[in-house]
Amino acid sequence: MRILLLAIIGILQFQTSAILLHAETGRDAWLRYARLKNHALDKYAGLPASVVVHGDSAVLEKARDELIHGIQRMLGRTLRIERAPVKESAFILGRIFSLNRYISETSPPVIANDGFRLASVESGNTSSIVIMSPNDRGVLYGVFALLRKIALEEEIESLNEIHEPSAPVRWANHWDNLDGTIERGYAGPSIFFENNNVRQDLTRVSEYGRLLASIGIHGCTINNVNANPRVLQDDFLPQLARVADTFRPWGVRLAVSVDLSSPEKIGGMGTFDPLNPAVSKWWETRISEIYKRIPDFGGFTVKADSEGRPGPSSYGRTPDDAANMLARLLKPHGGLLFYRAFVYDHHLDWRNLKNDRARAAYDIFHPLDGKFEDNVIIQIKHGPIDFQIREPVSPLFGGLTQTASAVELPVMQEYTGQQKHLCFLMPYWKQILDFDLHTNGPGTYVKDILAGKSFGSELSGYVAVINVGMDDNWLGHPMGMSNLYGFGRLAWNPDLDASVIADEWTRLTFGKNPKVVETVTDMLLTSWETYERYTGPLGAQTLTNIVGAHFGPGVEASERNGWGQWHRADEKGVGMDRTVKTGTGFAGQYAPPIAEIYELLETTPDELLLWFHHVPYTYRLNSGKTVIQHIYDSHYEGAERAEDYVNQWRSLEGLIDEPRYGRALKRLEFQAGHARVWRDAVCNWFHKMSGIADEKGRVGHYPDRIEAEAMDLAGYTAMDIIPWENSSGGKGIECKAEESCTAAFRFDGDAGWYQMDVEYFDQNNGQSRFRIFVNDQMVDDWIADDMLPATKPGGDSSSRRRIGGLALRAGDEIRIEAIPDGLEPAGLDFVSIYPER
Ligand code: GCV
Repeated sequence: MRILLLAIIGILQFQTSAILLHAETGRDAWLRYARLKNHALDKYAGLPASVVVHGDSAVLEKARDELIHGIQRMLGRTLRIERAPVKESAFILGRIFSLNRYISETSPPVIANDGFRLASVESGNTSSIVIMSPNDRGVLYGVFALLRKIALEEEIESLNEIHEPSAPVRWANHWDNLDGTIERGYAGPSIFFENNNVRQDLTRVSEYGRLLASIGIHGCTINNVNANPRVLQDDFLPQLARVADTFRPWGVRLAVSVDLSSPEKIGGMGTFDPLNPAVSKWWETRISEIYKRIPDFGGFTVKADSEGRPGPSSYGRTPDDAANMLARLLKPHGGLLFYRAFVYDHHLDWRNLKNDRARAAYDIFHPLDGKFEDNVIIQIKHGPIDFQIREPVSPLFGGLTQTASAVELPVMQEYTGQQKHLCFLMPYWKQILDFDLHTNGPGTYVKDILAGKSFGSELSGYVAVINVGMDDNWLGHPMGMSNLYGFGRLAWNPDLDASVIADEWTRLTFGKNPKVVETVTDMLLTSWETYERYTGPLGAQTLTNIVGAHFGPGVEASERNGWGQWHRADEKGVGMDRTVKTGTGFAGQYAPPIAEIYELLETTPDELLLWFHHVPYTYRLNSGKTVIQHIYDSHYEGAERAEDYVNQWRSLEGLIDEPRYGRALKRLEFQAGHARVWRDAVCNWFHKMSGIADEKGRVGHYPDRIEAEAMDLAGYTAMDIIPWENSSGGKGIECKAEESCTAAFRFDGDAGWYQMDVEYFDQNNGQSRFRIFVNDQMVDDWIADDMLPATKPGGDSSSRRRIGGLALRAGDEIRIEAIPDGLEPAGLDFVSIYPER
């Protein structure tokens, strides 16, 4: 009987958890509004039953509906909509001037635009919650904030809080092309465009606007900075207007990137010289046509004289000439002009040791400080090169004291794993924002510059490059959206701790189970340093293939070309000398207290050593390790940590709904395998270059491995992998000639339980099939169908298949049968077999 009872309880528990863990796609992101558990329901039992909105606008309507939706989902109650004030408790929403009467204060506090106040108001036996703001958008933000509190089960009994954004500009940038592709997009096609037009169905745009609003982002540039001039053509403007109409109820202003040569390319003019009056006239007409259709149009983003894009330099003009011409035309309409400081020469002579791309932004824009119109915002990538895994803060933030500036941050993980690897960037961004540039003496923090506090700018702020796509979960990796959430939260309040953001995001996204929260936040918070450990040591930047996909390893790809992402590693040493005394002088772009720190080897922090100095491999770091041993150790540590993530995630099985659990597991397993590819490529390259052995004897020694080219091959042929370090032994095998091929070998270890890793090349131009046999028994079977950025075997496509629980005996034949597909030759690198741990 007892057993029967236990069985019934077991079934019930299983059913309950199955109900609670209903399948989720991730589309709701952090706005899932999951139903609260009973004890929390009690906590909010006394909340008002109705909602009253003072005022009438699409944004206020969204605010009201969001409140109803959120409360409905979390508490199972449907608020009653009241059109006029009621004599009972209510949620009261509106602008300050119409709600002040609810709060009898002689001098109510002044609240900044977009800011809001949440206040509990007692009157007689009613207890209402007032959400007020100077503008409608602020009311919407207040609603999202209140709902977040409830979702996080915070106390809201006696509220009296004012929240204001740190900076006036909090903007999103997309690199979407009009044909629907996304430059550096890793999660499906554009939500905005297809076939050179705006999509007919803008459902996802509306959902995205809601997500942006929920984290306080109020502007969005929707097309690639490598802009297609078509965006300004007559037949395109009504299409843009549809996007603007979709965003508007969420308080998001539409903006577009423009090609400065548009007057020539689509205007039929013989010039695009910004100082030519006819050119300015052309822009004036375009701008007024836009504002006729989109009265709240946000403005333009401009990439010019950068990576082959046309710019004012074609006419001997400077960025201020171009920016001001456009800004003056936008100003009467309230439009902004974001001019990107990402201007540099990508044909630099690498042989000249004084050349330095990192200097470019400061060298070009600092002398122009004070010459820009007041609606120009100079948009500055956080580091002087390009979203690398570790860079110092761009000195230009301190070089523009009379010009508005915005930091550009990469939600899109271009150089940090492309949403195939977990890399939560908040700890990094916090370091950037908390950095003291000393421009005005101690206390000139980047976050204060961006808030307008340091230099008094009224239009500074934050821009994120975001590459959401049509994938259900927006960014591909189920944990990728933590970077978007974090961006919004930091732009609103840069004083928030990364751990608070990780904690909030996890609880909103995956629920409040303490084990889930503890595990996921630990993974998030360590992931940036983990990624750094296996990809780019000591400020040498992400050692990726910078002339390819920016994904897998490519240690030498940065060298001997004009792109200027040099680390200058050779037989003797590594690092860029950027000192004033002997190097490029970049260190001197900082205010003296900072410049002095970076100028000297001894005071430069280890993590930026190779950014600022060229040192021998035997140089001892502050940590006591030599540079070369640090390179080896950190890569092994990073790869091990990536392996831990798989185990950590596995411990959450059953606590997270299956689709999201399974999808994340797949990504984490890929990451662990790819981290090993990175580890070996970087370590072997430096090993060969330096000729210095790993003290721990790991580099170059892989006793568990059987190289594919050493197996008995039928149909398969050996191939060289380029660069050599991106595969084990510099070689792999490919199945070119036959319909199917086999590679086999005999196991010669002791009898026991083993785990086997098959390292294969998963290109995106075919879907090969692999089957693994032990003697005649098939033990695994899979299709290589991942979408990695690779059409060739190598570091971008190298993937690991792990097969556990294999009972092996000496003499067993292990055979891999492969069927190539399309242009993918079912490439194999090696197999490693080791006792199951
Ligand atoms: C949109 C890097 C990227 C480019 C990008 C550029 C930029 O170089 O690789 O894809 O172009 O930055 O920020 O403009």
